[in-house]
Amino acid sequence: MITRRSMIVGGGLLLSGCDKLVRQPAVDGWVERAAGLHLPAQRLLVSRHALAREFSAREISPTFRANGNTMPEDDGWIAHANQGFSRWSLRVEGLVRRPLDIPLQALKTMPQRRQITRHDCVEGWSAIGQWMGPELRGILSLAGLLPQARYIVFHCADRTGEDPYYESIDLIDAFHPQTILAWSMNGQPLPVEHGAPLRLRVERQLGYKQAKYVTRIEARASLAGLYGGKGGYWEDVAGYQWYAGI
Ligand SMILES: Nc1nc2c(c(=O)[nH]1)N[C@H]1C(S)=C(S)[C@@H](COP(=O)(O)O)O[C@H]1N2
Ligand SMILES: [Mo]
Repeated sequence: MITRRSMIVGGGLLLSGCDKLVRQPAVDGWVERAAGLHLPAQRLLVSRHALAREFSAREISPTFRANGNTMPEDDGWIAHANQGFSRWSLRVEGLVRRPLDIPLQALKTMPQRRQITRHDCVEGWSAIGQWMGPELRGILSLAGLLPQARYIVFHCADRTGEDPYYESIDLIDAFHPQTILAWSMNGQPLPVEHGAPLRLRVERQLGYKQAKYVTRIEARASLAGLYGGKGGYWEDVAGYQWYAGI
């Protein structure tokens, strides 16, 4: 159980920790529900606003392994790759006021965040790399989330057999300042094997959440009814945890 005093203290931490976040109507509802949680769960949620560790340029790994799919076979993606992605755009749709097609060039000229972070794969390897791109929260603000939106889904160009790769995160991670759509890795345009032209970096989570070859972002109220319903390719096919916090 939780006393009234500790509820107020916990709520105060949440509000001061992320006032940008709580201005979103969908998150207001979340904050209200969070106030009904018992204290350990609430502490856990508060800690999710912390930043992932960032490293110095000297610590960037000389080689960064490419993992999973390293070359989509999708005709549309291949056609764009052959044009150097010069006519490629990101689709933003679902529970948004203004569905958008944002050209790659426009994504590169929005305010950028650059971060040097460690990527941890469940298969037991890690690598430090520098990522740059616009913050996801800026893109979501442009599109305007509707109040029912609870999850952001990242649809990718690659598939394994019949199953397309996709991933999803909640609004806490979507509005986290280190959650970016990276078009640049180690100072160069994102290489094909690492997800060209655009990938997700959601730095508080494991490697499989870092969706490569992102073509479309969808805001949804629920993950039910989408592919296997577990919110991601590996979650559906292998039972990996949906929240892969590190
Ligand atoms: N679209 C897509 N994204 C993906 C994958 C994939 O196969 N397809 N593999 C995931 C896994 S398990 C890891 S560890 C990282 C690997 O990213 P990297 O190739 O840049 O090292 O991408 C993740 N994102
Ligand atoms: Mo991975």
